[in-house]
Amino acid sequence: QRKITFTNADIQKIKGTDPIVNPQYFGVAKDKNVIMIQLESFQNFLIGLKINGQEVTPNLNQLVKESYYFPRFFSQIGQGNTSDAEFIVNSSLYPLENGGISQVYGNKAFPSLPRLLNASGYWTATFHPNDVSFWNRDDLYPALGFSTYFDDDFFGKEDLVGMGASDEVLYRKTAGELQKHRGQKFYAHLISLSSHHPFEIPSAKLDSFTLPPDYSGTFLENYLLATHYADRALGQFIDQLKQDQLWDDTLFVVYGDHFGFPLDQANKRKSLVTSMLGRDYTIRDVFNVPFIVKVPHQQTGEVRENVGGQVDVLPTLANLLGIPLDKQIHFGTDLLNSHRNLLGERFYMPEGSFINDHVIHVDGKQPYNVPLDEQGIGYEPAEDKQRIQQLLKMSEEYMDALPEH
Ligand code: GP9
Repeated sequence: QRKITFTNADIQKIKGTDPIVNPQYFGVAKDKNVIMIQLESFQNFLIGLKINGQEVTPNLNQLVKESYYFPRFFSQIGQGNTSDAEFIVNSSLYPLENGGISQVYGNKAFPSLPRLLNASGYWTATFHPNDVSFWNRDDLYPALGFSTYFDDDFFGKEDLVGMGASDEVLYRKTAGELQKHRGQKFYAHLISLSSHHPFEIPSAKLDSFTLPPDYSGTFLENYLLATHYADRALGQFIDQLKQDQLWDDTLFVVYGDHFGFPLDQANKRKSLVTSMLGRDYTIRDVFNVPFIVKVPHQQTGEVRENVGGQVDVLPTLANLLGIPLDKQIHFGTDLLNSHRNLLGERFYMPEGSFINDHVIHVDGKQPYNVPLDEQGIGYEPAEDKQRIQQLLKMSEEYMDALPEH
């Protein structure tokens, strides 16, 4: 087994992030349950969006009002799509240029959020209503150190939407299982599925949310109805957790895995999309997913405008849970304590692409920048491109050196 010669301090130095000396909020959720929801194909532009006065995501909008909300948070998946997102948030490591992590490194034992929590006496489980062999999750889950998983065998076939049991079933059966584990601290990672492409929600599941006739028959109509349904099912889960008296003992986290509404679809209905948003839809929207963190008993929401990505989830949560990460290699940064960032993007953007506080840089033969603020206008990417390539290489070097599970 090869030896890794770099440290977390080296990583942060290359990233250019400020050292965190006395982190704020350390341990505010210590020993609390953790429920983390990964929402399928869920982009950030949906949050707060109203169409004809109706909110697309009323339940998430309510959650945002009592949580830390990061509207400048980005998906970083590679070819492993949904499964890569599961991997990144739990490991704070990068996906690969080619191949899903579960296919290439599914045999490795990753230092991870589940392993940290197992060591603190938590029961750790992941819940996803697809067959666990999809994206080799039967390798991925032990690689990430989950105590157990629940897949389509558990969720059954009585109420299917698209690839598996509906989100309503996902949440209802998961809530039942969590009830059985009350008394022991738990970490439940739920991977929703109903808002997966092609976004066809059975008509019996639609509610009074209706779209104007110009949406009729469009990809966007399906996307909005599916994400609205996903939000409603999530709202029911939150109500159930309150009824079960688990809500106040739980660090509750929601984020989106990756895009669902691609640029070519938006361009086909440019004027409709522009009038819906009140601005143009760009590649920034495609990669921008929500990240919402509710600390138990938190009453008031705070919008955090600093840039973050899926790689930052583990360090952000570890701080809140009072788990020091100094002995565990991680490529992310605690988003509640840091205000500078550099994120790698690969596979869905050419190698060498990155996002920092000022710009999305899309590398390749015809590289271009999408500014995120004034300093991003005319940004010279060479130095950050070199830094991010170094970090991605280090992440792979680290994974190569890990033992097998
Ligand atoms: C479902 C899932 C969805 O299990 O992985 O497909 P994806 O978005 O990953 O292609």
